[in-house]
Amino acid sequence: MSELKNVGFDSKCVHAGIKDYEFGPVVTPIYQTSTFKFKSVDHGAALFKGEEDGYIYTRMKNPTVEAMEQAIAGLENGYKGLGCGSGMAAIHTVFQTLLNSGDHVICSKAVYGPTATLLTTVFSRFGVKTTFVNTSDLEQIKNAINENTKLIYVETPGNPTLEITDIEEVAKIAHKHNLVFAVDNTFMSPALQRPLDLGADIVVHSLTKFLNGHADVVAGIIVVKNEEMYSKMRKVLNQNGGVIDPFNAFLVHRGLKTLSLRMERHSRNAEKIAKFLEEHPAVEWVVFPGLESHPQYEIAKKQHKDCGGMISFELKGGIEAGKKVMNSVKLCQLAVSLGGVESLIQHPASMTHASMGKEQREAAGITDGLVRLSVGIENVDDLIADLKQALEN
Ligand code: LCS
Repeated sequence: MSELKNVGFDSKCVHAGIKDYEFGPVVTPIYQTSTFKFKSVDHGAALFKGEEDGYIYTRMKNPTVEAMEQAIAGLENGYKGLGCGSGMAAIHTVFQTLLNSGDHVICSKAVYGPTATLLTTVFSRFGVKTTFVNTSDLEQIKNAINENTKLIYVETPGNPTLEITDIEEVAKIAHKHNLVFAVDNTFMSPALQRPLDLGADIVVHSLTKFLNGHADVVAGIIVVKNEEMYSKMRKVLNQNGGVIDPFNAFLVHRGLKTLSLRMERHSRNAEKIAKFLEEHPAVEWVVFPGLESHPQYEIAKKQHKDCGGMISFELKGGIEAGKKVMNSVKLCQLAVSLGGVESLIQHPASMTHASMGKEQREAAGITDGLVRLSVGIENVDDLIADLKQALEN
């Protein structure tokens, strides 16, 4: 990676993580093997003791996985990455590593539904308490800190309200109180936001989304800043077994090459669509980080390189009108997930955030009428025409 230090982000996307391999391939081969041969018993023992570097068993380390981990760690300006079997596996590993019984977490109210549910239904059973706050309001974070608080966990922009948290300011609060600060950077990707540069300690991603970008992989990653945190996380991931497999790591690494280009196109398309929706008479409200009407527009301008591809909106006719639009789109696909080259539309209250329950959803600002659109890289006029016919049919 050292030779990539002085190149631009676009060049890093193309070259990051690629090493010299046998036969000179220009991309990392798929090392589709569960295990690796030792030269001798002493060699195997030395690898297990950590006295020699090398590969033992794919749950522990695999060259294809390692290449992808190094690439994303490089893009996030982190120390090392840990590839996981899903975004949820990554988030789970972060919580498992950092939290003990009796500990307290402060978490954004607007997070992917299962992240909140993991804290309220699984970690709660092991004595971990969580306070969900609106993390875009720094006072709410400060007021929630108690003597057992260990972690501040922020998703920004939050799923699906697109609420934006000031990472630099939360990092100051966290470090003043000796707390670990983790950010879910799934909605922006390192092309548009780099939380570690802004003071966060840990970044997690659902690689399923923009980083892979092609809706054909479920995977996640944790990126950390130093060896101490890395070895703690690696031990836990090795025990819980939630690792990514080599083929998916290869696909993610391939997706990264076009990350910069894709994020640019997602942002331009979404900007035009958000403006179209904002001006459409059937639309009650639109939330999009690139619109001046976004409540945290100034923070977005400060910490995002561009506005991203996610839009949330509600129609004047509420959920019934929203359902009609979601059932009528032709080019946009009615499906959960996000961040792929194809535009996807979905209904958080009955889909991605159903597990949260109505009360917690409402507290997080996720109304029943909210429709979420992940804008793809199609021709923007085609997307607008599709939304127009769905809104007006
Ligand atoms: N973090 C965020 C911000 C997410 O949006 C998701 C998934 C995850 C973590 C979990 O990642 P996974 O385990 O699925 O790789 N979000 C989804 C969504 O909004 N629709 O379907 C999945």
